[in-house]
Amino acid sequence: MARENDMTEFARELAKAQKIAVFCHMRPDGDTLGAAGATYRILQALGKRAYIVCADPVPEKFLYWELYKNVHTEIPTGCDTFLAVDCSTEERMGDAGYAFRTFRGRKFNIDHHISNTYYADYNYVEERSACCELIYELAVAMGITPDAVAAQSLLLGICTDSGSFSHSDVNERTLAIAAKLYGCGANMEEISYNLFKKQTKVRMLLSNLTMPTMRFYHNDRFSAIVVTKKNLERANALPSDSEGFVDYLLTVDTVEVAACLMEMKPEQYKISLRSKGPDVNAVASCYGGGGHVLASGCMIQGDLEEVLDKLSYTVGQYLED
Ligand SMILES: [Mn+2]
Repeated sequence: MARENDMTEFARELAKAQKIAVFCHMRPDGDTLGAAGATYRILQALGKRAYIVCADPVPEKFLYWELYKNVHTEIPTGCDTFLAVDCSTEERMGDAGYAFRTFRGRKFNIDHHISNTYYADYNYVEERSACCELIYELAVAMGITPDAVAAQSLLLGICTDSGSFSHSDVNERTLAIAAKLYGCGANMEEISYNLFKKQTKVRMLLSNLTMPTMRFYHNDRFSAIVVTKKNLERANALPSDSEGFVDYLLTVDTVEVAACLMEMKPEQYKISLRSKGPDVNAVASCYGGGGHVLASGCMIQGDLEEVLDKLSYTVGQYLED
């Protein structure tokens, strides 16, 4: 069983497959969908039968692209090969992880997370801005020039995982691959508008009602907004329509930590935390929640003023002097 393969070997072995299921990670993002969608096209171009599998449904915003309507929660029968894209562990595949682990055919894993556990028979892991960088190189190694659909799918993955080419892991090679994808027919405008700019009228109305609740604490280093049940009703919006509001607070130059308080029921708030540096995982942990250093969440009970007092006190503990 190979631990790590070079790309030529990985591509040569994958080319032996006839019927392949390509696995995305749970709660799919643009990179895992972009990588799976492009791989699906590439494998089809090679005359193979390919299927995209994801344990969770594809978020609405990605369904603008026909390609992602081919994502299934069911795993097809009779596959000789399973391929995981953008999954650092089998657990990342969610409910599909068990099927991957117990599969008796050949298993492949291509990923850009350094924490990858090399769980397949063939593994290709390299730190990149996005898994889609690696899928482009896989296509080249398999002798395929991505068509416009595959190229757009790869660019979509790179754009979403690299923050539109703004993260620190973007380098000359990332942009060289993006340039190649443009040559294959990809373009940023469609991705940028459909994923990052476009919003519904309902979301805009909810935003207009929510932003006046904005407050600042600790010399404007912590900011919070509240999405109330009343405002959700007024805007005829769902809690999910407030996605991204918290990130907007973080655009304030002095703000280091931002919070969005979602009123779940009277005296119960679901809190999303974002940070430019201070450890908000530690903040959320104080209330039984958690996540990542820069993005985390928790629930706090109590009346609004009480919840805000507690939260701002805790955040204060993690702001550096
Ligand atoms: Mn990724």
